Amino acid sequence: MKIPNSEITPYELYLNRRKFIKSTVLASIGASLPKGLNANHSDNSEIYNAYLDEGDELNKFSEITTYNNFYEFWSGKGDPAKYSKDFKPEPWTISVDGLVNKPKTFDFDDLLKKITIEDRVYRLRCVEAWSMVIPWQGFPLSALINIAEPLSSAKFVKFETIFRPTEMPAQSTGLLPWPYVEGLRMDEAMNPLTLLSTGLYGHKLPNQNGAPIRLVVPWKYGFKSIKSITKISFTESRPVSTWQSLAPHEYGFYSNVNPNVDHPRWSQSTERRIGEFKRRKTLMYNGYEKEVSYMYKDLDLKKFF
Ligand SMILES: Nc1nc2c(c(=O)[nH]1)N[C@H]1C(S)=C(S)[C@@H](COP(=O)(O)O)O[C@H]1N2
Ligand SMILES: [Mo]
Repeated sequence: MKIPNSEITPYELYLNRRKFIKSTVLASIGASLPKGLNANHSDNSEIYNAYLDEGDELNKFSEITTYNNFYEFWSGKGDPAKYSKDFKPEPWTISVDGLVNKPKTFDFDDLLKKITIEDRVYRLRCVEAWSMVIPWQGFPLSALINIAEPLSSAKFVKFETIFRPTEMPAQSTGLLPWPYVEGLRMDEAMNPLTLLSTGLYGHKLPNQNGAPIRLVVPWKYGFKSIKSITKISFTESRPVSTWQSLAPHEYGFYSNVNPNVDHPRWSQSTERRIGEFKRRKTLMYNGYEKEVSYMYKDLDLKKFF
């Protein structure tokens, strides 16, 4: 019996469909890719022509949502799933300010109406040398940047996570300086791979993964992919990211995945895919070298790590 698509949840579809179209990441940006989900992530079987690289298999929804880093909910990998249940990502606003023609505070739902949600499958590679393959939904950050119309003096984009200690228990402590901050150079922010994600596996983003909206920068270590973003500012000078402010010798501004530059306390040359036991060789720029290396060709990657 053929079950109508409307009665299969997106997650079941993913699990049942192991034949993913293999194509380059660049192809995903082209017009050939099915255009994404509705903003409310309702079911649509066509979009599950997700693409994977050879040797990559999607991580399970249960892995992606129970093995997390989100220090606002404490630092154990299982903590965010346990302690984020009272976090309320609705309603939500994102303010866009700084060096732009059109500063504005967007209501999250209104913003989604202006924007086309797409499907992407990206690896997320943590600085602690584990990785996952995650089917994200979201929209290119460039779409929001274009709405804001940055001035030519804007050289960087700064992101901030919400500060809400009543719902984010570790924010009542000094575990990290709050709010969590990250930054990108303007060309990195405009790169078509850079995603503002609003969902995964066809579900709205779970709280532990950064509800309702988080960054995904697939060629950089996971900590750049800041969660639960409520403020985006365009700046002339380079923002200082949270991990950089804590340990500048360990966490640089660029944080490009690079097997040839060790973290001061461990090698970055291999990683463990969650769900596997063997180690994999870490790929330059997490495997997105073709798409992003041009941005760094004049940089000494040992110095600008
Ligand atoms: N606000 C905030 N964003 C954050 C973090 C955090 O602690 N706080 N951790 C980062 C790190 S270190 C990683 S590896 C990724 C993990 O994303 P995931 O839990 O969805 O896999 O989120 C990043 N974004
Ligand atoms: Mo990380």
